[in-house]
Amino acid sequence: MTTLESLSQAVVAGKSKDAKTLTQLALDEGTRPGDVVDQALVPAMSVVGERFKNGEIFVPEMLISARAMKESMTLLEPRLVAAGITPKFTAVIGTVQGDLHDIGKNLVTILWKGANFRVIDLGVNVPASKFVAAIKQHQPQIVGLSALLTTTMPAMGATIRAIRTGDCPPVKILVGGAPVSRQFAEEIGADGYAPDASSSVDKALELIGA
Ligand code: B1M
Repeated sequence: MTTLESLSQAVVAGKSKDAKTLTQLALDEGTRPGDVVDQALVPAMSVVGERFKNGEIFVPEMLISARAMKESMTLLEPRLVAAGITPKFTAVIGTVQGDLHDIGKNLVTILWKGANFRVIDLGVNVPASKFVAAIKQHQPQIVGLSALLTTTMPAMGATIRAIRTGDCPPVKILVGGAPVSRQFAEEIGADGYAPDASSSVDKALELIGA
């Protein structure tokens, strides 16, 4: 079994310590941090999601897998950000109100930081008013909204309406998250949609004309 396969298994099993050790091993073997994410962590969380959907595991197990993934991310984040040059652009990001999922949003944050963005991360369960206040305070070029639940997708639309009608300075809005589609993004008046963290970088840069 390869190191990435072992790491994937450790995350699925919720073994945080092993996840950290195997992440370090993968990096020592010369694996690129982005490949560790794409080839071990994201597939692991898909397995977890499937098992949850099929009733094979429950929320506590899902949570310990998420924690193992976060342990791995603590080693990967500084390397993904690597370049560490003075940020050229500003972004505000958050998971919309009612939604506590933050792993995908955190990945987007890390990659945006790596692409020279100063990122103000508002966290999870963020009310529309908090986005509006942050936009006024930080004057970002772009705002990222994440949602992982079909039940919180409407909060995404409500947040966009609040931003558009809230006297905010002009700002591009990018949306993403597993249940979100390009069509939904258009329907709620977002400027763009990205299906994954990697493409969110290109899309953000395109939207702000960088
Ligand atoms: Co939840 N959960 N969860 N969960 N959870 C899902 C999303 C679910 C699909 C599982 C399932 O049924 N198969 C399901 C949603 C079903 C639906 O709405 N149709 C679900 C459910 C039902 C729930 C609860 C309601 C369970 C309950 O309590 N009964 C509850 C809701 C709590 C709440 O939010 N109010 C809940 C709770 C949790 C935990 C807290 C236990 C935990 C979250 C921990 C955390 O995030 N800190 C959790 C987890 C871990 C999951 C799964 C297993 C994994 C999510 C994840 O992190 N994936 C998930 C099943 C799944 O997705 N496979 C599931 C890895 C991550 C890298 O992917 O976040 O999709 P993702 O991000 C992707 C893209 O979507 C995109 O980029 C990333 C990849 O590159 N992306 C963006 C994301 N945001 C973006 C923003 C962008 C651009 C791209 O631009 C701004």
